[in-house]
Amino acid sequence: MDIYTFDVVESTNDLARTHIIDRKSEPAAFVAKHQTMGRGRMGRVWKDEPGMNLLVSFALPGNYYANPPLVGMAAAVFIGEYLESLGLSWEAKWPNDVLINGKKVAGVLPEGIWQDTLQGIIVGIGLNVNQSEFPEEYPGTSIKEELQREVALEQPLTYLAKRMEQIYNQEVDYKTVVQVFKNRFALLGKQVKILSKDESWEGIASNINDDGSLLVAAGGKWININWGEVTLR
Ligand code: BT5
Repeated sequence: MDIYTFDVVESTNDLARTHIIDRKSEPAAFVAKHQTMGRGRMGRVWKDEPGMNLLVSFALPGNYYANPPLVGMAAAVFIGEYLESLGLSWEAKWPNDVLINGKKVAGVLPEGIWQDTLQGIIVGIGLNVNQSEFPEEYPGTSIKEELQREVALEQPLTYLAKRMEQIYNQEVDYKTVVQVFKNRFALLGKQVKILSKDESWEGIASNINDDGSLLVAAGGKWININWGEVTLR
């Protein structure tokens, strides 16, 4: 896969979007040392200390993918596998956060690019590698904080690029992805609160469905939630 590296950009997801809109047929990775407008989900901000973290967006052209949230979930599982290869144990937070000891080490921003039909998927990944300061709203950590040593940013990039090629080549078994994610999902079976754009629910996080959605038992009803933020109640 071609990898393009930049010093400072607004958001690597924008570069990946252009790659797909320009109708390039090969996958590519766009990496930045620093983002001035790094995005999270739901209008939130992804912050970074320049040069310390992996900030990458993979552009995966094509119209045959599983839905974007499921691809995002696969990315979270791949990040988890990479952490495991370093001897770190990880937890998953639905829909696609990766935590170590309850602290966020990585986030994924998947986006489908539609023009009548699906043109491709962007998988934006922010992985804290050598960073030591984190946003205050939510506890964060990095590989360096956990391992007490620095890791070259190329290492997770190479690992994840290979795994993204497998997504592009349709070699990923999404049933296994959901199963692995579920096994790592610390809030499964717990009483949770879910916030979506303008709705919120409370109930028991009961399952993760094959399509990556969250099944919640709330007030005697089953609700499938495709999108949102889940916290312990
Ligand atoms: C995410 O959103 O976790 C998705 C983050 C995706 C970032 C990558 S970087 C490369 C690509 N280009 C982009 O512009 N974005 C992608 P969300 O679940 O909404 O989490 C955002 C929340 O995480 C923020 O509101 C903060 O509380 C917290 N946060 C922000 N920066 C963080 C960091 N570096 N480490 C840990 N937590 C952080």
